[in-house]
Amino acid sequence: FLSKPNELGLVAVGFSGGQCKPGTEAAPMALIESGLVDQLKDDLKYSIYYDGKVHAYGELMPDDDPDYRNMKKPRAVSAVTKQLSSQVYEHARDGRFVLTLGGDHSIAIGTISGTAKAIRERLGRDMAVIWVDAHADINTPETSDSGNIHGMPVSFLTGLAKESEDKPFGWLKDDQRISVSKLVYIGLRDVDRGEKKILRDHGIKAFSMHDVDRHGIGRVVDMALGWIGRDTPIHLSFDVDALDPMWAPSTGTPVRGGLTLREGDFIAECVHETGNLVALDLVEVNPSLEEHGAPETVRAGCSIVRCALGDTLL
Ligand code: 5AB
Ligand code: MN
Ligand code: MN
Ligand code: MN
Repeated sequence: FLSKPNELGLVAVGFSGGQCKPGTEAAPMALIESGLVDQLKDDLKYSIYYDGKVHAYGELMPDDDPDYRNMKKPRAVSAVTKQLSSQVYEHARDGRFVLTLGGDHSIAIGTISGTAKAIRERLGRDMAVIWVDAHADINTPETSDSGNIHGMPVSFLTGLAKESEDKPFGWLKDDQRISVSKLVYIGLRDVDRGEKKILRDHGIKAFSMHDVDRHGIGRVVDMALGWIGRDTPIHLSFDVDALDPMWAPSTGTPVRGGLTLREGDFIAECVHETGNLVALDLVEVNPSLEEHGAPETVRAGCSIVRCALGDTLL
């Protein structure tokens, strides 16, 4: 599905406004400084299209951003994701793989809407999303207890939550959305009550840590890819908190009982092997949390990205 399979568009998003803990805005620089981009260039032979900036989108920040429909910082998150959506769209429209380094997970509203639209225009196809996370991130503004938008991106992307034109996220149009039937989760273990009802009511495919324990990661990945079907473009949105805090402690909402780093890498390797991966988000690394765990979490994030982009053990 990539017309230029060795070209990689990189977008570095230093934005943390989808939740309340500062620090995730520093993740893209930490990932890049640890050598990730050089590895993609030198070892994996990608031509990198990168503007050299970590976007903070300061110029888009509203002076005044009161809660709206229970959402915190709705105008800031909406403005940033709208801008990001067109950045990602432009890379994907030109046939490049799109790697987005976050940032908190609210930025997926921008990345997935951008690839979904480009893939529809270029190929006339609906894209699938594999969402690897401890959390389902499918709260609507009304079901969310926290009001943090990083817990809501999937509801906006699937149209479960909608907004009129002139309101936050009113810019999202149908050609930028994904179908609930093309969404698959892996790694869930902290799902809110309202989210469980949404998953059930819409028959959304989800593999929790229980499924990973029961079947092993190999069968879970086979089942997830089987659900999506061969020959479907895939956007992988990887929240580092899917990994157990043992491997990724520096993240805003850690939950015990997660994936091992090897299991995370395995998911990324298998999705790469399909040949259908068109975009990857790596989000929720927060280097300012856990002084000792930060370098380890950054290394884990780099490893996931390299595996998704074709690095192999042998
Ligand atoms: B993350 C929670 N469900 O809505 C909420 O890290 C947590 O992007 C959301 O997965 C976690 O606030 C969002 C309790
Ligand atoms: Mn999460
Ligand atoms: Mn998430
Ligand atoms: Mn988190």
